[in-house]
Amino acid sequence: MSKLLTSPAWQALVEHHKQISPLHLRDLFAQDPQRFERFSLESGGLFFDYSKNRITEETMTLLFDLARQTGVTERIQRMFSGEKINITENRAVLHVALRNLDKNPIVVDGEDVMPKVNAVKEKMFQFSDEIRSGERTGYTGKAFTDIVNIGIGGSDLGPVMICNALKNFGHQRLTMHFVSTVDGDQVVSTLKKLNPETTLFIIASKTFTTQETITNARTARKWFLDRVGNESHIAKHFVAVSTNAKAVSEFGIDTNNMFEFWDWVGGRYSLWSAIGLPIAIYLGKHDYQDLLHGAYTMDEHFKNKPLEQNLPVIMGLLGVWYINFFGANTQLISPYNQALQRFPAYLQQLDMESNGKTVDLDGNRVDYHTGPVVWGDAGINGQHAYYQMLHQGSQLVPIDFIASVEHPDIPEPHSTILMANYFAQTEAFMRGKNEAEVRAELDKAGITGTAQDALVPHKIFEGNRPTNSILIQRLTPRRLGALIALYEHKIFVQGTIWNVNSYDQWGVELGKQLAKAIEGDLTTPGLTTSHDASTNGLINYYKRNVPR
Ligand code: G6Q
Repeated sequence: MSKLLTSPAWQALVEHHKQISPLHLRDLFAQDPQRFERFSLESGGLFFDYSKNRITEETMTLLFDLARQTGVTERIQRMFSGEKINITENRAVLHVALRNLDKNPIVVDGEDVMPKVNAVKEKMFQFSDEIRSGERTGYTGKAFTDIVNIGIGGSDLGPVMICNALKNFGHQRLTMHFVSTVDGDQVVSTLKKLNPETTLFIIASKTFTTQETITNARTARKWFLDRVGNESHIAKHFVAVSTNAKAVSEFGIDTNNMFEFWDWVGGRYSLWSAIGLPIAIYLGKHDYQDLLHGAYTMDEHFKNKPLEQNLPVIMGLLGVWYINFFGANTQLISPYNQALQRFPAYLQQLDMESNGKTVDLDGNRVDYHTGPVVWGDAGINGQHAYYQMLHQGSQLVPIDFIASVEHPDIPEPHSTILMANYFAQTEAFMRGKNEAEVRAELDKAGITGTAQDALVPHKIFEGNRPTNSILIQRLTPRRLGALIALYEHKIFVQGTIWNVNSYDQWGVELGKQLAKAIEGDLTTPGLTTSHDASTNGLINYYKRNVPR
């Protein structure tokens, strides 16, 4: 058995779980009028209520013991000080340096990285100011109207999520487009709408070797040249964001038009780096800095607060409680705010790519569950679809409910109805509906006797289903920055407890290698025989039937 499972804190939690699992949240609320005050806190403008979780004060004490015993506090310091905690890639993990607003030195390999971080930020701000003001123009002197970000995974999901969430803060003249998939549909349908004179392409790729991105970038360049006919205009319309200057210049983009970042920024943590260029262009310097400021506030909270008052620590521990002790294997993210519709997809990558690991930092296979399946969509739509399973299905699915208090520019009664649903759902998940309540309801509806008896079991809701509620005063760049950093650090806490490397992604690298090999098979005539029978069969079926 692993060190984690035999540790005193884990063993104590195993015992404690036996006492907690029969308890119902309804009763826990009835017994303790202070439960809401006891299990809620505020940080970075985010109000976090975790009282509707299957916990008591003793649970939290034992979970904090687990955090202490697994060295969460020490590891936080190690990350912030630039230590190479990404051991399989021998890299520091320093997305926090990109929002280090107090500008304290952060040293990697003997070099303070802050001067170069700030220099790239200044270059981004100057560039985005010029685009926004219309001072920097396309080749015919017209101001840019459309910005196309070509990137995938970490070079796409953060910027697209933020530009969607903060539409109210975006520049009126600018329309943002994001092209990620390689099926051609996305790039072709995006380009159809555009005028080359007023379109700026940002080619965003950490490695600048990702097949999807480079293929889309080539298609965009061809589209541009076919219409413009002069290579020299490329410089005004194509910029790159990358760590790989050589590949950028080989692609044909002048490295003066490249915005740099570094290997210590993981792809899924890179929206804070130059990968955030589309965000800076769309929001402008002030609001972009506010986004960084929000994340910085959460960083300071995470670094300095004791475990017991530390929001990402609490959130991480609650996740561990359900995954490892209640056997929950998914986590639903339910935003009650249309602007956050892309947030679950963003978190899906952040969490699943970080903690979707089965080998620990010492190279041993783990004997406990690690990262959950993260999923979700706009909560109110979910209510009319998959919430049925959440209320009455056989699996326990912990849910994060996220909403904002103010909804500027939305006429009533929309916000009130939205929020009524938000509160009603968390209450229903907690309380459920017991037999007496169901019978009373049926009596009232005039359904009695055997008809009532037959219906009762179907209308009972067990409840006791855990939820976190996050309330944001208003979805601003600053609050969104804090929200993203909250989840980043929650993932860090869980990765630390599970003793996995949350910062590598060999599964993603595998996909990149495999596709390259099979691309050759698809373009070689004749039967393919080098794979297993199924893969050969599928490839050959495709080759026989694809129109040539
Ligand atoms: C992120 C992942 C992955 C990556 C993409 C794009 O942590 O590694 O999503 O961001 O594969 O990679 P490039 O930015 O190198 O094109």
